[in-house]
Amino acid sequence: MEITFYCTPMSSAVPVASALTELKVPHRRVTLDLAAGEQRRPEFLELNPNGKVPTLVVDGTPMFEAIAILQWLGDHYGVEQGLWPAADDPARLRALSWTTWAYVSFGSAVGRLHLATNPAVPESLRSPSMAEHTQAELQRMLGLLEDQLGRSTYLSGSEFGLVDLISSQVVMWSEMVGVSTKDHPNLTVWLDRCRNRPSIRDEWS
Ligand SMILES: N[C@@H](CCC(=O)N[C@@H](CS)C(=O)NCC(=O)O)C(=O)O
Repeated sequence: MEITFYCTPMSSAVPVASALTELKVPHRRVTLDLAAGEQRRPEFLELNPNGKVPTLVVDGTPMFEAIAILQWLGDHYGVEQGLWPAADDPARLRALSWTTWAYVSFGSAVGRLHLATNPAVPESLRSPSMAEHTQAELQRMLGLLEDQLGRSTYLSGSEFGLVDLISSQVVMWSEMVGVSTKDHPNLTVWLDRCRNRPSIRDEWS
C-alpha cells in the first residue's frame, strides 16, 4: 500500500502521526504550512474539500477526518499487531464506541470550551457561563473514563492499544484547553502511561 500523510506539527494531525509510528506503517509525510494557506490550494482541496490536516491518501484514494483515519489504520494495521480488535471480536464494538466517543462527544465539548475561553476568539463568541457549563460536562465525561479505567489498566484491556492512543490524546488536548484531570486517579495513572509511550511523547514534544 502506498500511503501519503498530510500533516502539520501540533495540530489535529498529531494522533494520526503517532498511530502511524505505533503501527509501523510505511508512509510519506507532507508537512503543510497552514499559516501560509497551503491547505487551501486547489490540488489539496481535491484531496480534502474541507481543507484541513490530517489527510491520508491510500493508493491514490484520499480520506479525511482524524477519527476515520485512525479507525481505518486500526482495521488495516492494528489487528495483526494486537493493537486493535478484529472485526468479529466483541472488543471491536467497545473500541469503536470509546474512540468515536472521545472525538465526537468529549472532543466536541473540548471544542466548545476552547471557543468559550480562547482570548484569540472574538469577545462576542466567548462566554464564561458556557465555559462553566462545559467544564462541568467534561468532568462528568472524564468520570466515565475514570470508572472504565478502574476496571482495566487500559481502555483496550490489560494491554495498551490504539483505543488508548486515540482517547488519551483527546484528553491531553483537553488539558491544554484548561480541563483538569486531577480528581480522577485511575485516569491520571493511565494518562501518564500513555503520554510516555514513545509514539505519543515524540509527537507532542
Ligand atoms: N475534525 C477535523 C479537524 C481538523 C482540523 O481542524 N485541522 C486544523 C489543524 S488543527 C486545520 O487543518 N486547519 C486549517 C484551516 O482550518 O484552514 C479532524 O479531526 O480531522
